[in-house]
Amino acid sequence: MTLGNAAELDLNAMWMPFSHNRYYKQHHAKRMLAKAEGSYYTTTEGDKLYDALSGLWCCGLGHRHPKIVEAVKQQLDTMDYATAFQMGNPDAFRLATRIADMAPEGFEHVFFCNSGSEAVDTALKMALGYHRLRGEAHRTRFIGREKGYHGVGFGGISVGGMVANRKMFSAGMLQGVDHLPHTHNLKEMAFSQGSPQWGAHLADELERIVALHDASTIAAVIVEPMQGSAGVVVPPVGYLKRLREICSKHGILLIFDEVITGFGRMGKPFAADYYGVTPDLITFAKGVNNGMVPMGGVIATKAIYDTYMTGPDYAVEFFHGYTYSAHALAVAAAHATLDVLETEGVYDRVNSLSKVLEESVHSLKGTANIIDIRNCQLAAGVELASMDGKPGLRGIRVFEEALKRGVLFRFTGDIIAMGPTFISTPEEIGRMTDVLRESILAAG
Ligand code: PXG
Repeated sequence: MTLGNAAELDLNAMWMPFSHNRYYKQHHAKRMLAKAEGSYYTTTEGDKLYDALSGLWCCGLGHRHPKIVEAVKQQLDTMDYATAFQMGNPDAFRLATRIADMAPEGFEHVFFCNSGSEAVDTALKMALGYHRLRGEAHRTRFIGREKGYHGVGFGGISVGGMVANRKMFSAGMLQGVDHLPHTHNLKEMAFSQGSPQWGAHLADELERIVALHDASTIAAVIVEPMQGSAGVVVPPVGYLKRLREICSKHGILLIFDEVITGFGRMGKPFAADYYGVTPDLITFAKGVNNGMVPMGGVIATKAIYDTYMTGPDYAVEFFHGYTYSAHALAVAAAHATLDVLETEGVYDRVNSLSKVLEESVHSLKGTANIIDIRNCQLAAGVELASMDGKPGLRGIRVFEEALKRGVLFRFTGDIIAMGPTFISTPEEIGRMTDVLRESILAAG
């Protein structure tokens, strides 16, 4: 894509993902991205846009980080593609070791795939097989959570709790899935800074669900430690710990979907570290290689892996995998990303920037139409009152006003989400907040 020729483009053929295709194709001014560097995109019109969501939460270290670009270029000169089925690539094994070493105590194995959706389906399968291999094949149910987002595979939408993502496809849903209540409650927690004090008791609903179905039928509970796609819904103090306790008590696996929270955004390698709660499986994607090449994966405990390592040693243990599992380019990008995370003081930077973000976004309190402001480390959400009878319209208007002012926000309904790059400056965070205020006022 070269700058300046978007006007001649035929937009018809591309069916855009999770988009208002017809509206976009009529109103794409400033919405055609041609270049990216650091915390900024450049549109085809030549305007710079501050990237307030690090891509889609994936480019925390900034776009085209030179060390990651270099690693991918070098890999291209060495080996393009190599199957990971019954063959190996040394860098993939090294990467698994590095990720397992970063993960909390007890996590020793990494399975690679190419997206968050695949990671979720992989983790759900791992959980089912684990119980079956242990002679508990009756544990088949999954428990997700309302407002949860776990990608778009049939497994992911089944345990997910986004109504719009589910209703059209209800015929294809997994059987026997139940959902915890979400923890988003404006009356009790609006304008909380960090984790809300109210709401840990909502984890006790898991006891009720377990009692209803009987623990012996339940394979796993899956939650995002912080719900990103729902518009940054932050876990109440003590909530995740309580979920962990209930799962352990009933022999249920706990899966943390860390597709957004893993690899830096929490100021720790994982949300599990940040909250001090250890699940049994961790799904990841996005930040693992800074969004440079598609990659996802699941980190499993030794106990789960060892359960699979039975039968004759020449037999396949887990009938699952993807053509592009551990793709050489993705692996190279991930090594370089981990190098940067380990050596450039990223976690400290995220921790200090998180305080700047917290103070900055909460200064918006009192601005017309804002009904909640939430933040969780380097993520924040601003919830707006819906326009009468037109939910979502205010969100779009704010988004468009902000584009005019040089900031690319993510809107989900009437919630504006922010996940700044880890390399942003305090001034950029301040400017982002100023633009949000101006845009909300201009949107009316
Ligand atoms: N799990 C979680 C927790 C996610 O956030 C996925 C799984 C699916 O990942 P893939 O790679 O299959 O898209 C995600 C994706 C947003 C937004 O606006 C969030 C995601 C994707 C697109 C937009 O918050 N998360």
